[in-house]
Amino acid sequence: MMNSFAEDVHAGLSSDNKYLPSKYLYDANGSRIFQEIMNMPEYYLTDAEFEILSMQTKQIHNSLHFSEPFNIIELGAGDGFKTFKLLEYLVHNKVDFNYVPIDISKGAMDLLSKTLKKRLPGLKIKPKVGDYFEILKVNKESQYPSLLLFLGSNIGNYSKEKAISLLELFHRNMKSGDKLLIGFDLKKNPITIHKAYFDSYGITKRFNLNLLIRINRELEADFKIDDYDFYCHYNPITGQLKSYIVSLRAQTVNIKALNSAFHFGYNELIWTELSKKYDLYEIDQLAKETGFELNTNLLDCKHLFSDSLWEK
Ligand code: AVI
Repeated sequence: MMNSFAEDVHAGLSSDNKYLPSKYLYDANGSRIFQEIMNMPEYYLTDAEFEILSMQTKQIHNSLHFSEPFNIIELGAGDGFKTFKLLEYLVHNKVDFNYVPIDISKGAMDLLSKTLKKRLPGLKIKPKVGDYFEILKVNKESQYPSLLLFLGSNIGNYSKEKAISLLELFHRNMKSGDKLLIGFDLKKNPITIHKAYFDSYGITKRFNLNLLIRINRELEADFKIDDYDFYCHYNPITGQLKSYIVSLRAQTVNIKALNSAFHFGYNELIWTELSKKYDLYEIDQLAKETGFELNTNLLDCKHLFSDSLWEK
C-alpha cells in the first residue's frame, strides 16, 4: 500500500507535464527554509501583512461587531508571528475571546502556546493539532461567534477550482454572522513579485530542491540534487507566479518505494507551486462566488497586500 505522498509523487512524475504538489514542500527542513524566505527583505509579503495586522488592529476589532466572548480560529497558525499584535491589542483592551490556533505541526503548536502563555498571560489559548478540515467542523457547534484567520497568502497556493472548494468548505463550517479574515497578495509591479521568488541568495531554490531531497529520503530515490535548478515565472496578466524545478540534463531516476523509474529530459520542468496574485476586483468576485459578503479590504500603506474581511 502506497501512502498519499508516494501516490502523489507517482501521479505527478508520470504526467506529461510533470508536477509535484506544493504542500509537500513543508517537511521539517522545508518549513525552516520557508522561515528564511519570510525573513528576506525581497519577500515583501511578511512585512506588508505584519503592518496590516499591527497598525489596523483597532479597525479589525471594530469591524467584527461580535458579542463577547468570541473565538479567533487561525488556520495554519505556524509560529503565530503575524497574529501576535492583534492578540496583544485585544488582550490589553480586556476583550473576552478564545484564541484557537490550528496547525498540522504539533511542535509548532507546543512552541506557540508556550511563547504566548509567557508573552500574553491573559490570553485564553486552545491550540489544536491536526488537519483543519476536521477541526473546523467543531466551529459549527460553538455557541460563540467566530473570526477565522487564513493569512499569509496561503489561498494563493490553490488553483481557482481548489480555492473555491476550500472557501466553500470554510463557508459550510461557519455560522451566519461569522467572519473570515483572509490574506491576498496583490498584483503589483511584476519586477517586485519576481524578485520575491527568484531571490539572488538561492533560498527559494533550496526550498524547491529540498522536495527532491525529501523524495530521496522518504521514498528511497536517487535524485542527484546538483543536476537540478530552480526557475519561476510571473505572468502579470493572470497574476500567476509559477515555480519549477529544471532538470539540467537528460537523466533517469529510480524511486524504490514506487518501484518505478522516471525519465527527465534536458531542461524538462517539474511544476512545484502556484503563487497567485489577486486584484481587488478578483477578491470581490471570489467572495461572491463562494457565498460570502465582503466587508472591507485592509491594505498596507504600499498597497502590496490585502487582508480582506468577509462575512457569512
Ligand atoms: C506559503 N505561501 C503563501 C508562499 C507563497 O508566497 O506562495 C510559499 C512560497 N513559495 C516560495 N516563496 C514562498
